[in-house]
Amino acid sequence: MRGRSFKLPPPVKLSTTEDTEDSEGKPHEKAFLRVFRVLCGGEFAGRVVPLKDHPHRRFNPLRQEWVLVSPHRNDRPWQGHVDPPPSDDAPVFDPSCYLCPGNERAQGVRNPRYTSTFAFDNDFPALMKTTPAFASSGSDLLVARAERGVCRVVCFSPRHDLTLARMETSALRAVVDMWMAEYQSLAALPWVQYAIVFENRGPMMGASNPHPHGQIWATETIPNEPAREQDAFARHRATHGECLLCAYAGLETRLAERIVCENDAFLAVVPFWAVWPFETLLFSRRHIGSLHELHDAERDALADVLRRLFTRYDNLFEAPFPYSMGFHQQPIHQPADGDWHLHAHVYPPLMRSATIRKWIVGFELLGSPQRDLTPEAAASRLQEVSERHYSLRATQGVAR
Ligand code: H2U
Ligand code: ZN
Repeated sequence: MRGRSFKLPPPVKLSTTEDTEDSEGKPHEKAFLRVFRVLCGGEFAGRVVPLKDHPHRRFNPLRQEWVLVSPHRNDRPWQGHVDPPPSDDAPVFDPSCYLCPGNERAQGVRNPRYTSTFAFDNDFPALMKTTPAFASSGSDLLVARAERGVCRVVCFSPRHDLTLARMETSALRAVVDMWMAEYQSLAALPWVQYAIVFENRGPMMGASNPHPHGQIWATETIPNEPAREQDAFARHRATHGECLLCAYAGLETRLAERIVCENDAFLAVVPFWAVWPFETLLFSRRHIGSLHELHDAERDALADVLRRLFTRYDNLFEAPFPYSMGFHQQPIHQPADGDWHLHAHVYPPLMRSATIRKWIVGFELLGSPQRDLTPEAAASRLQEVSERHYSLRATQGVAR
């Protein structure tokens, strides 16, 4: 193959049958997404080549970029950085924690003795409501503009020792309700264009505190990532006449290869174009743009799928799994029937164990993102583990 170049296969007519090939020897949908037919001449001509055996690129239609997949490289030796094992033994209440109920925060404000969820204005906000409008002038190369915003901290539980994976589904439902209420009050500010509900979990992802918490940042412009997705949704609708994620949900449901967990309202998959080894994409089955459009049963379903997904993550290496996760919702002042499809990205850094992480460096910083483990293999690892949290193993009969 050396020296010869691959051409991208032309669009393939999709079929819902599960046969590998039709009567003319053309790959059906199921086979196509696992393998591709080599179109160039030479030793592989006409053969069906499994994607898991050869380096290849996959296209991320949401970010409009390619990821390099190098499955043969998964077993390379590792003599590099090893992180300390994540701690799993936090106390229920920590008198020195800034987020525990009744404690004083770093700027002197005292938390209420909250019993469910609790949200407050970040004492060290990255953005402020009061920033005056200004813009640079004089050069197209030295461009700066003021940005106003609001930063909220959201505590998921009064219990210092819990994580989303270890909370009851009913307590997770309270978190969903808090996210929605917080989002609604930020969306009511006329100048706010976008708000991201997110969680940085674990010291490996830069979380400053082990207490279960997340953040919400609202901004007066649409940040880079959702702006890119907005463009992708609009382009896909214009060229295909359908929603990008509705179409993708249909494909993943039919193929049933990369689904990690699902319920009536949500689907969590390792996306075909995942960059992080165990990255997942969680999205609503219904075409809605925002959390506030979820019906009551769908809010319960979101709590259910989050608990199950994060439990699978924790069970993978039997340790609290670090990640950054957050929701991408349609920009705030857009009609509700637009192109946007509600989803969340979960980006966990772990690669081979609880102490060896993936680094985005070298070619990935300078060229394109790259992964070793195939998304299908990662999905299969996440499918194999239980939805009962490892910490409950000794406690028989605990109902969730
Ligand atoms: P992270 O763990 O993702 O850093 O979020 C914690 C946030 O909590 C962080 O942004 C804020 C930090 O500014 N914080 C307060 O607002 N008050 C405090 O007393 C401690 C931390
Ligand atoms: Zn705490």
